[in-house]
Parts: sequence; structure tokens; C-alpha cells
Amino acid sequence: MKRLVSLFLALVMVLSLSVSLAEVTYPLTTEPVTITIAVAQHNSDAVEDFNTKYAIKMAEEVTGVHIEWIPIQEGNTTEKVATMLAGDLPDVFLGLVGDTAIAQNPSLFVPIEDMIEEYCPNIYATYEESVDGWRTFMTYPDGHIYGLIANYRFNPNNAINGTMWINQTWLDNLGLAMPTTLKELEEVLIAFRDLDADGDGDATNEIPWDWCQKYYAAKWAEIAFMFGSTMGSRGGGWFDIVDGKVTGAAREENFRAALEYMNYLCKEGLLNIEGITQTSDQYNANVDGGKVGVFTEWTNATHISDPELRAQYVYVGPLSAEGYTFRTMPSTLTANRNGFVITSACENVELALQWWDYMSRDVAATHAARSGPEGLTWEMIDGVPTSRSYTAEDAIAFGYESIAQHAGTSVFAASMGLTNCPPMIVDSLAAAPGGSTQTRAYAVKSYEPYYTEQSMSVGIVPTEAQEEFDFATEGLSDHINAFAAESIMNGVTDDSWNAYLKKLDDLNYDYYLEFMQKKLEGNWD
Ligand SMILES: [Ca+2]
Repeated sequence: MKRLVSLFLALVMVLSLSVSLAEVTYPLTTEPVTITIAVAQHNSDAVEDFNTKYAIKMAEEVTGVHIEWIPIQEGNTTEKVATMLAGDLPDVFLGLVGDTAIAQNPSLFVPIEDMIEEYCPNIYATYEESVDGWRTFMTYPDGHIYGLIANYRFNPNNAINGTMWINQTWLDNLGLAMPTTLKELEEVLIAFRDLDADGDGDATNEIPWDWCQKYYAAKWAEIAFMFGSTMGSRGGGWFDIVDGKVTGAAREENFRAALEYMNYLCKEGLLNIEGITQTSDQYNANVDGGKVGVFTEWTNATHISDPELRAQYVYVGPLSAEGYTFRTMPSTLTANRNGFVITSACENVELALQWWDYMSRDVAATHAARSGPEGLTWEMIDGVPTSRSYTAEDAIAFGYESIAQHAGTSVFAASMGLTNCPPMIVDSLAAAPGGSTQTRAYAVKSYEPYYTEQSMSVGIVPTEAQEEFDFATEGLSDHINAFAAESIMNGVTDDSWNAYLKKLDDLNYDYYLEFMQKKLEGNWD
């Protein structure tokens, strides 16, 4: 009965829609039309067939446009996209191409600046209402717009990568207080190492603090921040910004201090030395297995599937090392101007635009495109899209038997829709009481006082400047990461530090900083 009611409601929604949007008639086509879309697939997405995802299925039913999906796993996209650009173009790239690919190959893409208002009336209205200066943000140096925005307009939850979590039950078992400084954390780690914190009778099977350089939310950067070093920030790179000036964070003494401290922790068995090399699967298995006292993650719910174990972990605010203040550079813009990009191979440009406009038709539709059917992982409360705490039973009731065991985790959330490339979402979901989104929001909030005053601007870099930069700074990131790994494993000496600095010079680090200064100012003259 409940199912019938929601079906009826969905039907009413569809019918009322065709009334309210006078200029667009659905279906968009009565002839069979197929559009191929290469799409960035979230690493945690457990659903193979995008056409079974709720909003996409509904879009085909209403618009009559069939999509043939080419999913490409995130983190694995560069080479595959390059191959496609070299000859095997899909009709559309969704969440896969960046500024550089477009600026370097403009003939492979369709300029759409004169088509948005006509073929995407809903999107146009949203941009006009909610995105200040959208034309400037989206227009390339050649004067064209090639993409429509995907992802959140801005989401505070996406400003940083990891937040830090500690097992409260272990603290309670050992009669320990919540640490408020890195020094206090060290005392806790010693107890986790030496005592049977989880109470299973074995005092040697705890990993006091785990991390993983191959996992975006658990890299050494998360520990460098505790020493006031912005190296590896989500919103930056190998630099800091102080009073409007880009500065060389890679040369700073606090970066060295962070690496030396990590080496000390590893030697003492307080930090998992495997963090340098272990895969993200290994890391997540350690965390999911309840072996870890302290870790950094998106939230405690990201990979812990057992709700009871998940509830043992609480967030720790940012901890500062002695003599330093925590510091990180946030990413202030999550909107992807190259979200939905039509290529020169597309024979149905208008239909492609209209299909994406249907996916973007209103606030609820944008959330459904990312988070699945209303009433499961999210719901409308007083007209506000709000995340919802849900159980495996709820998931089964909505027809998600095959992934119900992942209910409450990022795997389930990522399987609902276009996780990192939905049509632009103006405001992220409001927090559900007790839900993991709320926990993420609270955890992130505790970091906000420690953000740099300014972060990198988001203008499009001219092609020549970008090409010169890519060429001149090739190997710089590898050098920094290799030095960090070596230092965490074996420590830092004056000799190793000086050799590292010398090679930074050789790899044009000064030029790197000058480039970042120009980018910050948007000044390419
Ligand atoms: Ca134990």
C-alpha cells in the first residue's frame, strides 16, 4: 500500500511538472535516442548499472532519452579520459574533464553559452538566482562556456578531507580523558599500545593510530596540519597564503618537525608504519575491524559497517602540537564548472542539454540525482531537504536488497546516484538528528577556526601558463611525497633536509610559488 501511495505521488509530481514548465514538453523525443555519457564513478559506488539508479531511471521514463553509461572509477580517470579525447569521444563527459583538458582541446567540445537559456530554462533560472557571477566563473579565456555546473554550489562539509576520530569506549575502558593537545594524545596512544584497550584479553592487538598515504582522508598531511603546516591541504597544495602572499610551506621548519614527529611515533609503535605503503582497502579493513584507536576519515560512518562499533568512535577536535597551532587551507568551492560537458561527437546537443535540465529541474530533483529516492537517505522537512537516519530494513523496503548490508555507510550513500557529479545542488542537505551528516557537520565546524584566512581562487588558468607550469614543475609532488615517506620511515637529518631543499630548488619550487601567486590574483599579464 505504502509503495502504491508513493507511486501515485510520483505520478502526481510528474503530471504537475509538465503543467508548470510550459516551454518544455515531455517526453523530449518520441524517436528512440541514445546519448553516451562517460561518468566519474565514486570509488564506493556498489551499483554497476547507472540506469538502475533512481533519478536516472525516472529521467528516461519521462524524457524518452536513453543514456548509455561509460562509468570510470574516480582516481583512475586521467589515462582513460586522455584515450577518449584522443579519438573515442562519448557524447558527454560528466564530472570527468578539467579546465586544462578543455582549454587545450576546445574543438572537441561544444560551446553552449548561447543555448543555456533556451534549452536549460530550469538551470538558467537557478544560476541567475543562486550563483553570483556565474558567467564569469564558467567562461573560458576564449570567451566560450563549455560546461554546466555539477556538484554542490558550496558545501562546508567538503572544505577539508579528514576529520579525526577516537574510540571513546577504549578511553573509558582505560579511564582516560579525551585528549585536547597532541601531547595528551601521545599519552593516550601509549596506553592504547600497552594495555588491552578493547578488553579482548590480548594487549597486543590494538593499532593506536592508523593512517594511509593512499587514502585521501588519512594522509600524512592530516598530521602536518597539527604543526601549523598547510602542506597537502584540500584547498591548496605545497604552499600557504599569509596576508595575501603565497609562501613556501615545503621549506618551513614546521613541515620538518611534523615528519620527525611521525618518525618518532612510528618507531615507538604509536603510529602504524604501514601507513606509508598500505592500500586504502587495508586501511579501511583495519578501521572497519575495530582494531584502531585513532584515525582520520570523512566521518566515523564512512567505512564502519557495524552500527555499534561506529557509535564507539567520536570526533576529536583539531589537536595542536606543542608550540604550534593547527592550520589547514580549506577548499571553498565545490561547484564543478566542467560538470556536464558535451563533445563534438554528440549529434543530439539540444536533447542532451534538455535531459540534464530535467535532472536539474528543481531542488528535490537535484538531491534525488545525488542521494536517491526521497524518504530513504533524505527527506523534505518543512520544505528543507534534510538527511535522514535510515536502517537496512528501510533500504529493503525501497528495493535495495542487494546493498542493504551497507546501510548507513558511504558505500550505500555513494550507490544512490551521481555522488560527486549531480546537477548543481544549491544547498547541501540539512543535518538529521543523530545522523552521520550531522556528525560530519559538527566535526568540520570544530576545524573552521583553524582555516587559513584566504584560499586559492578559482579562475581558469590560460592554457599556455598551465602548460608551462606542468612542464616546469614535473616531479615536484613526487619529490615532496618521496621525501616525506623516507623521513617518516627513517627520520630527518640536516643532510637529508638540505638535500631535499636543494632538489626543491632544482624542480623550480620558486617558480611554482610565483605561479600560485598569479593564480591567487588572477593576474596573467
Ligand atoms: Ca586487545
